[in-house]
Amino acid sequence: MQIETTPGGRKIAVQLEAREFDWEFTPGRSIRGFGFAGQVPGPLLEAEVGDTLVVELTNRLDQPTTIHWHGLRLPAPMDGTEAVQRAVAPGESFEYRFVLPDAATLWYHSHVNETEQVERGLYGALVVRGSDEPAVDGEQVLIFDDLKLRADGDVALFGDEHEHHAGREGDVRLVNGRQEPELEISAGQIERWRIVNAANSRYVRLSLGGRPFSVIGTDGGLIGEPRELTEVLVTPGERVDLAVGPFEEGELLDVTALPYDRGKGESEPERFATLRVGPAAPSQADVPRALREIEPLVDSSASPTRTIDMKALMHGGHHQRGEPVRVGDLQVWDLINETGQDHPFHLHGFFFQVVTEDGKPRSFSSWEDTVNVPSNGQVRIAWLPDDRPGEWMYHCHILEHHAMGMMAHFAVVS
Ligand SMILES: [Cu+2]
Repeated sequence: MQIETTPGGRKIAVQLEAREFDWEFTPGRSIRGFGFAGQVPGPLLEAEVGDTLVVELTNRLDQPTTIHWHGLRLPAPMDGTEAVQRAVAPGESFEYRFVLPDAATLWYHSHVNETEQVERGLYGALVVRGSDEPAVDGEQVLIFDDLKLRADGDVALFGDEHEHHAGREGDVRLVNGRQEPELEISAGQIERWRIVNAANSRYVRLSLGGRPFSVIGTDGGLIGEPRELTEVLVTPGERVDLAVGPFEEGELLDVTALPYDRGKGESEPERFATLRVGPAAPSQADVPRALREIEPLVDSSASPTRTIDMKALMHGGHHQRGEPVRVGDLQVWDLINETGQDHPFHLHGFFFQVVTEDGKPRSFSSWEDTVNVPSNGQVRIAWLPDDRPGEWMYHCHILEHHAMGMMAHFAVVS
């Protein structure tokens, strides 16, 4: 990562080579991984609001690839889908260049043959900081994932098995590309944990040994006020930022996914990591009660401008198109899920607000790019297309569902 100060502001230049490598996810066990810069996760990209990010992707894989910048409000041609660029062929390069408008925990991942490329590790985090972040004693970026392995030890690929309708979940649970690592925190300190769920299909109902933590951010950055919880659901594609601690020296806590039924039966509680609390250190943390002002786009009685039937989306195949959206026209979309499974709905390029869930107003204000639509549930979202015309899309972020065609393209027109 190279930082250059120019008259127009800071420029962050990064070379990202997508290539195969030997991914040792736990000592003595490895698979053929695909990694940006030959590592999983790919390099952590860090920037400030207003910086220009310039990434040169070089494809050293034997299959085409792209990078989708998940959650970024960037120009349509930079979105990294095959609707806006030709996939980068083996041996070729492509330059992504855009300004970073929002402070948030974001991520980047392949958007071609995702069920294999993301599974094999083509993802990384992008942290963009604002000028007024809560004071914390430390920060950890934690990318959750899982691996489904065959008996011979390689990745069980989508299509090897009949899991189309459920999505693939594996028995190897990873944080930052390592199987069930040990995390550390100093006693008495409060850290900001930026959590990304990069798994193909696994829902993470996150618990830190049952202890309370504060959710301070979601997909689109800080939320209105901290929410003190003992668990939070993080679906594939989503991010949450937590204020974690303080704990006592010597404590050992399990970082687990609690049981959740997303339509394939209730899962078992599963450990992703452990947290060891080390010797005490002084704390300067100060997480204010008001984090950010978020004006509601609409109130809960607003009429929908569009209805998206997730069942039709699921069975519609690869060439679905939504009606165009005009710049400046407020969008109120009802996402209706009459299937037997939950689906994480992801909108490219724009943040939305969740207005209601099953008709009930949401109790906190936030900006999101991915929202869970529960089985037999409905979610109303609102968003404002700012002046970035072009081809955009929405899809289910269970990558196997996306691969089956649970997606639609639409144009933003000026
Ligand atoms: Cu789905």
